[in-house]
Amino acid sequence: LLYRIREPRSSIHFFQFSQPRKYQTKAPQILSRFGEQDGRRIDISSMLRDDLLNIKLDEVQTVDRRDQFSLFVPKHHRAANKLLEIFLGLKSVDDLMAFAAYARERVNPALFAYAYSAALLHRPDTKNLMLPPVSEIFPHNFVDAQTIAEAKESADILSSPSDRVAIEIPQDLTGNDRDMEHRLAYFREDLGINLHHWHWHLVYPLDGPTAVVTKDRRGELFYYMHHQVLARYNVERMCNGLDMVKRLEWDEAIEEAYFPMLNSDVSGRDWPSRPANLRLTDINRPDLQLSFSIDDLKRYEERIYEAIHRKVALDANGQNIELLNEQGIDVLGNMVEASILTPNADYYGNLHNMGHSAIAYIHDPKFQYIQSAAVMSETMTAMRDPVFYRWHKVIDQLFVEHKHTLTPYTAEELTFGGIQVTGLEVCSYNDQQICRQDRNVLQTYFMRSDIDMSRGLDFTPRGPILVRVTHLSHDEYAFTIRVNNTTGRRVIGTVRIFIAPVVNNKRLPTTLAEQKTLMIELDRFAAELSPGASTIVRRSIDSGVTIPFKQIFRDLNANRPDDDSYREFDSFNYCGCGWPHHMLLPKGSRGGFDMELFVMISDYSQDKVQGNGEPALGECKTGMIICGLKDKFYPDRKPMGYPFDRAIRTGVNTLQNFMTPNMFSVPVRIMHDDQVRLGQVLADQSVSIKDLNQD
Ligand code: CUO
Repeated sequence: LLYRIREPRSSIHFFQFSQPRKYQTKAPQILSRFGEQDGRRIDISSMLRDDLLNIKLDEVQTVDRRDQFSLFVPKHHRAANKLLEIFLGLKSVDDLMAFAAYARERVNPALFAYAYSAALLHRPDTKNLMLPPVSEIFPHNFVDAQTIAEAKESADILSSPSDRVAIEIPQDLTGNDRDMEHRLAYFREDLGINLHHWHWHLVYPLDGPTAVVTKDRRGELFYYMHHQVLARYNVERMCNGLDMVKRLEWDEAIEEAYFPMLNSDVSGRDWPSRPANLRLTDINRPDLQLSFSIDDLKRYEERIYEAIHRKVALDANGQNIELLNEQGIDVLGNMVEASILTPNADYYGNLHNMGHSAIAYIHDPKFQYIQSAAVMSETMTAMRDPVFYRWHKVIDQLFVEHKHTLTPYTAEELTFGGIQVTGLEVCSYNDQQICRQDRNVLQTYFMRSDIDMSRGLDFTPRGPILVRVTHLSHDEYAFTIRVNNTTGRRVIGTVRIFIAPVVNNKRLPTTLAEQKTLMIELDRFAAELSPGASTIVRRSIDSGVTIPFKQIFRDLNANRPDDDSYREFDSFNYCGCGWPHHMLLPKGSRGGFDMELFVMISDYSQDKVQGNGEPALGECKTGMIICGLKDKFYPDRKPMGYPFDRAIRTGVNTLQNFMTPNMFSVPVRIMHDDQVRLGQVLADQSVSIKDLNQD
């Protein structure tokens, strides 16, 4: 139901029941096409009982089929929530399938995809199904209109899929080097990054039945996931010789423009562009029942700062909520976003979501030109626009301000008695899986990989329709951490690995206060520490931040049979949420970009979360640092970002001074190779750690 989302997909009986009138004459033709090719037919009409047909879709249909759906617009998320509630309330999978097939052709496709995907993720009887990457549902939101036109053309002419070649997307698609911001296009427009963002917001919806929205530390995770995005983006900017992101100022023109060059799957029109130097202005869109002023947003921001400084928020009944504790960040996350868990929607408003809307409608704030929303309105496209990061800086500053009201960790609190880290080294593997001679040097490069759009292109011939994208990637690596355990017994530690630049954007040595905001968390995992000296080896491919490469791209080396089976990606491993593995490391630079690699081992007996049980077979654990664990508690009791989440204790200005014996750091250099490599599947199983152990 998520594929070819505009094409009717139903049995002939179903059409008699449900086909919207305008398709009726076309139905037999479409049916014969599907009739020949679909292996299995489901007679939905017999499943669609009267009680299902009597379910009202009126509220869901307040969003027109051609409207640009936006989760950040209350009218839209209420409508999506209604459909989600209906899907969640259906008694069986058969009912869900029948009703979803019925609803699919009657509601907005993007709204449908969101509500149906969220329902599949959250229903007990479907939650183990794997969702396809949203780039395969809505390829137009990821691939430019020209490339899609070419790919469709080639599919029309070359009806045998094996004759088709991948259409390559040029790297300088949405700009050129006259625009400095274009240097970061490879990050902002990365397929995996945008997929991650969509999936994250699907796992953590801001509205919906309480059981779906209420997840362990979801407000805190809203802060931390986006905080990490900002750290990564800032470091990436430094690698490219740019200053760090400035916050978006309410009354200043926005210098950075964005021209997405995408066609929207839903509205059928181009995604609107945002020329340089537009200013935020009051929004009054009767089509969306959306009306607010920029002064409203300023007021919400001030009130949230007031709560942070008073260390107490007010709930809807005027009662105090303490913020000066480890739960404060969670309350703030829900307040700032705002999700329906906000303690006081009237007073603290809906800052983050309305900010997205203020930017998304900046080109037509009064609905004078009947323009739909720009990319900032949609979680699967928002991260393409440079203004996304400027807006999220406004949001992140609130959280950082709050974190700085908490007492800094003392050296004693950070220590793990009897545990010393005595060494840290990273070894990068070359093509032959051999550890490079020059230790502590990491290697990145650009690579070309294919994605298949055929599942998302309506009314096109069958078989793969491949598009070739260029994306950052890196040689895989492994850390070796040497530990001395003088406790005399076996203990378990939580290993926390971060990387941060050594110099700031003015090429001056960073203070720890600066470095702290740029700490990228690379991994976090539990490890056994036997008494005496021991060594922990950890591979990059096991990182708890990322999801594997093969979940996003096609294997270019694989055989390509002509049938659909080629396109069955590795669904058993597909978890969806998680930073794309190919973007794990910052790009570095040709001459080498110097960073500091940091490891801390904390006491797992203090960090362990009770009540998560043993991991279930096939459980998604990928990306858990920024996505949490499905239906479980966040797998670490420490505040997210620990030990760099709070201000640094007084008297400490450098990472060296910050360190207690259970920490260690080494300088590392990230080299970037300009030559683009042709796609291969990253060696995610084949990295051998034997040579490291011998070492
Ligand atoms: Cu993820 Cu602003 O929250 O987009």
